[in-house]
Amino acid sequence: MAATEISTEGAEFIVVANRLPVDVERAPDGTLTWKEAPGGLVTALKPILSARNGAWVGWPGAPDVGGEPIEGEDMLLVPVELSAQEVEEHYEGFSNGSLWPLYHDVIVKPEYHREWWNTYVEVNRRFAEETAKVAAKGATVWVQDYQLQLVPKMLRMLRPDVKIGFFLHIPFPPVELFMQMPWRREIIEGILGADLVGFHLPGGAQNFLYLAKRLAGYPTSKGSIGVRSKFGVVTVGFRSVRVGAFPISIDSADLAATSKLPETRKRTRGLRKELGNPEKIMLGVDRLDYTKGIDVRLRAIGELYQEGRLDPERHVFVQLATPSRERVESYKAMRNDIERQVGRINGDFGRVGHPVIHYIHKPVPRTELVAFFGAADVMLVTPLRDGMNLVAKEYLACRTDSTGALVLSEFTGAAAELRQAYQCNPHDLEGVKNAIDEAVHQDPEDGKRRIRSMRRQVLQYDVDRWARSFLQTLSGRVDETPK
Ligand code: ADQ
Repeated sequence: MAATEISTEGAEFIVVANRLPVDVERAPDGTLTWKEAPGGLVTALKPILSARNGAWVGWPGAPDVGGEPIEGEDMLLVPVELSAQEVEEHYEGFSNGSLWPLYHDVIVKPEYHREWWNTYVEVNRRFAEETAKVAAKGATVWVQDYQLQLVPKMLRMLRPDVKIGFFLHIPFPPVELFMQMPWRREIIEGILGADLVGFHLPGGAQNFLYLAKRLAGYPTSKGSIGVRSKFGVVTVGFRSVRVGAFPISIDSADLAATSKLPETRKRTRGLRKELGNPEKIMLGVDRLDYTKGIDVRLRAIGELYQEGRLDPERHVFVQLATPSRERVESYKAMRNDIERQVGRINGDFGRVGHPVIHYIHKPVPRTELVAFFGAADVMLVTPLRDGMNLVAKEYLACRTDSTGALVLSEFTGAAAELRQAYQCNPHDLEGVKNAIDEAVHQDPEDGKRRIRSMRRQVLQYDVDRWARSFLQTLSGRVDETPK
């Protein structure tokens, strides 16, 4: 790759992510409409993007849509054009058929195909090239997630003047698993193009440090990595790459404010009524993904009804499941399995007009979701593996009266911060059943103490703090960002 000519103008702060924070829709006559797609990341970064002449580089969400950058309200939107085949091989194939299962404990067997890898390299190169074109001299570039692990190195070759951060939103696996990857060294070298590499947990950062030495042969620092502190260092030639843990969070104050609105409260009461005003409502909210352990909680709930520890007349469960990656084979099989389980449990324990499980397979609007969090006496978060899990934190932010209970898998990143949850090992069915049973029948005062302490954590460490701690560390303004 030849070095790109450095533009003197251009964006000073650039986010590079698989998706742009907008959805594009193509009408039958070919015209395109752009709709804002709000998310935690864009909310947290908007102020920085608008203050620093920012740009966001990403795929617009529909094949064969590209063209010139679009001037948005707070930032420049830079579309990366991908063909349908590239989406299939880069996103559905290598990202979600190889990397996603490998990084999530091989719950599903990863597939490795050379065509998928070649397209992954090609698409990463295009992201790097588009970024190189719009970056001002000395700009700061923040590359996001597993779909773009090669971008840091490619971008550094094109634009050695820019500062590059990389953050992985999913777990980084232990060496025994990562070694399966046929292109393992290329991936490690790709990430090491960054100046700062961030993970949710010190464990992921430590795994990465070890692999940088073992696979790429670079000297690495010794000693354990802390949370937002005690960074590891990989020496790559004359450069030092810092490696750290920055647990992501949510816009907690905004969610808390929404949950206090009179119309939200009214909707919460409405939901309880529609569910038959049961004594206890249990709730699950997930993308329909095999990592989320939706099957685990259904099995546990089925057995608790069977054993009489839950009562079909008094206890209901609502599962909100957003459709996800529906073209990937393993997702189709999982959906069938979950829907069979829902049908069986309702068949066994429901009656006409009174199912015990309410299953909704569509995304729920944000305000409705907040009303659901308000209605849920017990929140069930039982992933087999999850980088962080924002749902657990969102639930806590919405419990403004300190009631409720959180059942939380030990295999989520959130479990490291939310110690007062009813934690469980999702592979131990009896353990999951006991945690649900305890949460449903908790002493209200003990429950309040737990929720209060976890809410404090979530309100204090919000997504803004996450972004600031990463970017301050990247800028080198502080050696040890405040805890
Ligand atoms: P995800 O795997 O998508 O994120 P998660 O962190 O739980 O998982 O975030 C999901 C988001 O989607 C939440 O904001 C949630 O409210 C929303 N959502 C889920 N189901 C919904 C529904 N039915 N209707 C409406 N909204 C719904 C990846 C990693 C995580 C990591 C995040 C951020 O897998 O481990 O926490 O990135 O880094």
